[in-house]
Amino acid sequence: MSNTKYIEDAMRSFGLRPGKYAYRKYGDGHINDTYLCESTEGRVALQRINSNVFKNPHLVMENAFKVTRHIADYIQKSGGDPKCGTLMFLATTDNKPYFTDGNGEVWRATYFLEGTTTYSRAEDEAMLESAAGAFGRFMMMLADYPADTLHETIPDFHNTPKRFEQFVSVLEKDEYNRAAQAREAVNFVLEREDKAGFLVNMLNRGELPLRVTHNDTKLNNVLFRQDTGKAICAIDLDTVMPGLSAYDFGDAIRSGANMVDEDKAKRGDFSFNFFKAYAKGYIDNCGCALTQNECDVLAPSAILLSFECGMRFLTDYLDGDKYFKTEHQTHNLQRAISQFNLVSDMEQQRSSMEKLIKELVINAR
Ligand code: ADP
Ligand code: GN1
Ligand code: MG
Repeated sequence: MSNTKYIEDAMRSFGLRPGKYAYRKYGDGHINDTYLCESTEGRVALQRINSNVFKNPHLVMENAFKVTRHIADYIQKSGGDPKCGTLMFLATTDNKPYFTDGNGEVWRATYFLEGTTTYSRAEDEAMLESAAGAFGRFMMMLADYPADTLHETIPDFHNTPKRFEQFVSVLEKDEYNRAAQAREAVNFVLEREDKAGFLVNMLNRGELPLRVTHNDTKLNNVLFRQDTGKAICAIDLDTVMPGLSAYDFGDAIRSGANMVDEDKAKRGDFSFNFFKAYAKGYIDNCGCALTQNECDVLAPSAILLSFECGMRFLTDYLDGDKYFKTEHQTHNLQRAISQFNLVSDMEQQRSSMEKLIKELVINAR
């Protein structure tokens, strides 16, 4: 069957009649296939969930429905309009949370949030501060949600030592003969093995609380209003699961405080001012709920999560580009180098980053 047939079957399942609704590919995420379906009646974002990445898509959807309903209730109780403040999923015409096509692939649909846009790179400090507010509010709106009732959609997603083990195993096989070309990046990772475990170790010792976290807080997972430039909400909820506030903060810095587009550039370039803007927006919105230990690991988590993401890109490069969508042969290697450059920059500025976080926390309390 052709791709068109699968898309159109999925559209029909959500009551979006092909012909009446036009569709086109949309967005630039690395994982799912997103289509914007539009007619005079409205617009819907239709997505095929990447089954290579999400082995249990029905669990992803169960989490997504639970979390968005909780957030919608929260917004309603606070006098807001959920349609403008959160993703809302459509049920299929036979009232199911998702559609499975003839190929066994799972599709879901959300109302398109009108007048919004996403950015792959921060244009200024105000944009990042606003994005931080969206992720900080996200955590606060879910603070009373029982984290242990959510599924772990990708087990050990931010378990950096496990990611390191996977990296070493792929490196040792070097099935695609790419290690030689990536030697400098490979050494960068190997030299930092001892730094990989500090968050997981603190979690295991009970020193950091498990929360409902987003786990994929890159800038283009935030919708911004086109007219005001303000961030509305976090999207891409596939990895919402129990996690650490440090994961969300660190991952957002690795994406937001990069002066160059993570996906296009050869080298990253850390901006202390962007770091400051994100940290301020985050701490202003959820700092009061963070424990002292959580505050203390925010700055080092930015270094760790950048390292982890770079290591994942590099692992995928060595493994023949099976996970992240790529546009050319060295795309994942370039992405990895970009992250490692950020890591080097941040390693040098770590004490200033920690000092700034301390000041922001004191001011917020
Ligand atoms: P991926 O996992 O591939 O990153 P996302 O869920 O982030 O998929 O969606 C990809 C892009 O599609 C987003 O970056 C955003 O631009 C756009 N998008 C997805 N859902 C919506 C929506 N409901 N309203 C507006 N834009 C959306
Ligand atoms: C992926 O889905 P997307 O494009 O928002 C990835 C993140 C990485 C990011 C790097 C489920 O995010 O973990 O940090 O690419 N998502 C998944 O750009 O693996
Ligand atoms: Mg995304």
